[in-house]
Amino acid sequence: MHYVYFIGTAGSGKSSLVQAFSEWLDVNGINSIIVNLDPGADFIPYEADVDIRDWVHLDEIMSEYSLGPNGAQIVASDLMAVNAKEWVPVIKGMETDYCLIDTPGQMELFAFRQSSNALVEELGREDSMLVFLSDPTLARTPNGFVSDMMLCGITQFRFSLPILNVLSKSDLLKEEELEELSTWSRDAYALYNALTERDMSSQTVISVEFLKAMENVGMYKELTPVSALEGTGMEDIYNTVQQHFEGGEDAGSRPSLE
Ligand SMILES: Nc1nc2c(ncn2[C@@H]2O[C@H](COP(=O)(O)OP(=O)(O)OP(=O)(O)O)[C@@H](O)[C@H]2O)c(=O)[nH]1
Ligand SMILES: [Mg+2]
Repeated sequence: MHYVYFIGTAGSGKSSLVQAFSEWLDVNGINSIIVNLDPGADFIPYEADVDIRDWVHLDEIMSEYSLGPNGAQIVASDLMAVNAKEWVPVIKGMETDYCLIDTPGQMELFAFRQSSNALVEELGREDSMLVFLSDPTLARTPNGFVSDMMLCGITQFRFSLPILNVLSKSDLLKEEELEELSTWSRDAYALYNALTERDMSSQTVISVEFLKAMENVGMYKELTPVSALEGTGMEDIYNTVQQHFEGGEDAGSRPSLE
């Protein structure tokens, strides 16, 4: 089984993308399951095959430990790792090709806590990859784009796993905006020009240095535009995931990629 973790800032579209990608896999005859790892989710737009809320209850943690919702989320993420021996076998017992994992709304809970790495180890590091969702509301300005690229880079750094950077909700962008962001993601000079042509504030100077650092360490990545709403970009995600795990060999019974 291959594990694909969907990670991104709050409201970046993780749950919607998991739902849309799972539907696309289904239509194309590829087996997958969905795991909800967000103990604080009020609503999820899919039927989870495994739901962490069956093991970890935010309300109970809040009352038991006298915590507010944020403190409870931290305890919850550690309890998820502590209880892993109970729920990980449930996932591993399922016969499927792909396991799509929806991660907590606040990405720092997943990306910055050691317990998440323990979970990745438990499920199988060599069978795992990450999909990082960039939110267009952050990424549409040059400085925002650099900040977002760094969030993706830090996530990759924390997990040390292959990562695909997708531009979520791309339907919200005008065609020229989408084209501009795609160019920035392919061409560091285009981003450099966009950063410096508007102003040379201290923020811009720092952005340029961050940009250089990201380029130097090989974390400057092409963005793949996707839209869960319109169902676009799903094949691109699949091709990258497929390429990573199988080296191009098709794992599913899907007749053809259109
Ligand atoms: N236009 C548009 N809106 C989207 C898309 N994907 C998600 N949304 C909207 O963005 C909001 C957040 O979507 P979610 O899928 O809940 O995002 P999330 O990252 O799982 O959110 P949290 O788990 O709360 O952090 C919802 O109002 C969705 O309807 C998309 O592709 N296009
Ligand atoms: Mg969600």
